[in-house]
Amino acid sequence: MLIGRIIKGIAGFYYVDIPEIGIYECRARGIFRKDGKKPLVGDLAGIEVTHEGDKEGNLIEIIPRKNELFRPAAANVDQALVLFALRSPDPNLMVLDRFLIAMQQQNVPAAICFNKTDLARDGEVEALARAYEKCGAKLFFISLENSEELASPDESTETKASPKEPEAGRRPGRTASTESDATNASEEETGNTCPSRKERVQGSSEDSTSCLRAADGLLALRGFLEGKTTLLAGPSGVGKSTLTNACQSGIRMETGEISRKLLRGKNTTRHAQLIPAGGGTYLMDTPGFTFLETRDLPKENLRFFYPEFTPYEGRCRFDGCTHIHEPDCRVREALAAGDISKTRYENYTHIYADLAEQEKHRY
Ligand SMILES: Nc1nc2c(ncn2[C@@H]2O[C@H](COP(=O)(O)OP(=O)(O)O)[C@@H](O)[C@H]2O)c(=O)[nH]1
Ligand SMILES: [Mg+2]
Ligand SMILES: [Zn+2]
Repeated sequence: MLIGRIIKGIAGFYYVDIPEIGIYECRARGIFRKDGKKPLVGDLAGIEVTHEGDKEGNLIEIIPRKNELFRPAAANVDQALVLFALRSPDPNLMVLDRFLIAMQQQNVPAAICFNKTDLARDGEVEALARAYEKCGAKLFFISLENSEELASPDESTETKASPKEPEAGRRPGRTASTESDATNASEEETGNTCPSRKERVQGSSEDSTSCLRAADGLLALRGFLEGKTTLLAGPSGVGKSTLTNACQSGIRMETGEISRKLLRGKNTTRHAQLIPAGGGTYLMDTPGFTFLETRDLPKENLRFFYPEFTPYEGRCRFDGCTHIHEPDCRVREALAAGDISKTRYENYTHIYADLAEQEKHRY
């Protein structure tokens, strides 16, 4: 039996990526239907090879899942990344905020990436950094225009990491803050320093690693993705394909023969699929997957999905203050003082009103 990841499921076939060996086109045995178990993209699966030359096999076992997502349906997702562009198209911050809520509802750590910083206007990057610094998600600013950074994994931090910690660049699953340290170390050598965000933006959280320069963002983003399975979301035109291509180009050669099979049935599916990027890194492409609605959440609980409100919880005049209309509300005081982002707060009140409306129609 070989063990690998289900990277795509289409029309009764499952495509299983066996690292270093290849992708097998597999049928699920009746055993799954009997158990009522449906294999999901992201599942670790055991297969038996039926035809080595044609890379065909049978799916015979699903390894117990670490987690299971419902929107989109997928298994074993480590984290999520939502991509927006600074411009063309303009970012829709309401969709962004709904995404952050949906990921928290499913206990998936989320990160935000703003691409196309080359198109940003003066002050735009800083304003977004300020609005999202306390939202609980990591933040990256990048430009994929003419960028080779993601495609050449051997060239940057790994080889330039601090001599005291030669292993730092290779440790799988390391935190992005480690990456950030390595970034700073390598930049000292070039005399080109990017101060940590902590020094720049007062009150930024411990694990916040974003640097406001695109090149630093790309390095940090690479560290964030490495060795993980990351759900990639975002509207059309923001650079998702450019990003996945950049991540993939390093292994395109070794999978070239195989992708012939994956290409079959392309454009006929709008289901999630995993894109192997080598070294245990996978990106989950989610075509047509949007966050236009927040669901399955009592409006009174919405406030708990805003980490920037947390320091004020329990300090308002009323217990269970929704922070919308009540007098003596510490959250609204913080808003007036500029300690809570105006757009984040406005979107909160909109989503709250939506949830109230949904509840009205339910009864
Ligand atoms: N100016 C600029 N254009 C970019 C950048 N990244 C991607 N693009 C362009 O944006 C367009 C949409 O990118 P694509 O990856 O297809 O977006 P997707 O719809 O999210 O998959 C393409 O023409 C890309 O070349 C960037 O950082 N800056
Ligand atoms: Mg695309
Ligand atoms: Zn309040």
